[in-house]
Amino acid sequence: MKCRICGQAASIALRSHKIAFCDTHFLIFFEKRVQTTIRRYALIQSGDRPIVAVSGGKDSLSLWLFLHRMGIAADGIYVDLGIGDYSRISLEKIKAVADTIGKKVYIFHVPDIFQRGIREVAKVLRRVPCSACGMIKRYVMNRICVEKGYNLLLTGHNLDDEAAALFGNVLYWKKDYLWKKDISLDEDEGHLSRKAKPFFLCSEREVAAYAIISGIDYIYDECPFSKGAKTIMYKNVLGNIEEASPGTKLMFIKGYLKELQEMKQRFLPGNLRTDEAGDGYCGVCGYPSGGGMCGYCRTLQKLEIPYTVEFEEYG
Ligand code: Q46
Ligand code: ZN
Ligand code: ZN
Repeated sequence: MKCRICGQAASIALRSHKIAFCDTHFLIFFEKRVQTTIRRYALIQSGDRPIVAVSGGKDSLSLWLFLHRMGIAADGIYVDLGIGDYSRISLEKIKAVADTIGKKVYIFHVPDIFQRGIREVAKVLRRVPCSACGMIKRYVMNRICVEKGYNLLLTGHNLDDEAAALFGNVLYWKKDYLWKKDISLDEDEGHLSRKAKPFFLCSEREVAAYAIISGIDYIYDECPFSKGAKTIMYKNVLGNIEEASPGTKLMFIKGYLKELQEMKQRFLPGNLRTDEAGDGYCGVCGYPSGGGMCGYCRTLQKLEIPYTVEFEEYG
């Protein structure tokens, strides 16, 4: 197998694109594709002040490095969930990348604010850890963006993440979510930053190759709470389909985005975001909530902790 560009021995074959590349030409191919996605969907616009949600994993650290290489200045945000070595090692990896690219990272420590890790916070709320984690991360990341003047939050979600989520929504006909997964979400000035996912059309394997060839030292372990998650099962099912029919995942997601644009034009004008957006604002913190007090403030109230949002700034 030879590199399509230089004819040297290829190090990666991309069956969905029917091409193979050596390391150097894979990096060029990958970066060009992401730049095209950014342009086509206007994910990053002139005057934007972006920030990256970093977890220490390959996706977010690759995105951070990619932006740096493209000359797009972006700081990082990390939410330390207080999950023992997993959180500690993740933060070490993030700090190492922040040092290398000379960027700042805002760190919100769940154990400092809630006096316990995410597992215990979730128990108090009678939720599963991922549900409590999602709620806190969305709140804190948005809050830091708005407070520190970043109008665009970028995340490292890749094609496999999006295809698995869409598959789950279709499988159970979650109509409320079905048309609300987008490559970018609008902003609500002063309350919600814009959000975008530049790796939306890049497979997990491509992002992993980008990270490895670029020499990024990322955490290989997944969050311990991700084990047994349905999304992993969906990823496996879609992986089998992809194996038998390369390119299916990309077609699934591209087709969805195309349909979504049409749906938005025909039936769903306005802002489609479902995360924190609601009809009203929290009476305690003033940030958007689905009604009444927001989840973050309710959690603090339940734990009898006075309202606070504090974070560390590194770099
Ligand atoms: S970090 Fe949070 Fe994930 Fe861990 S607790 Fe669940 S949601 S699995 S991407
Ligand atoms: Zn080559
Ligand atoms: Zn609130």
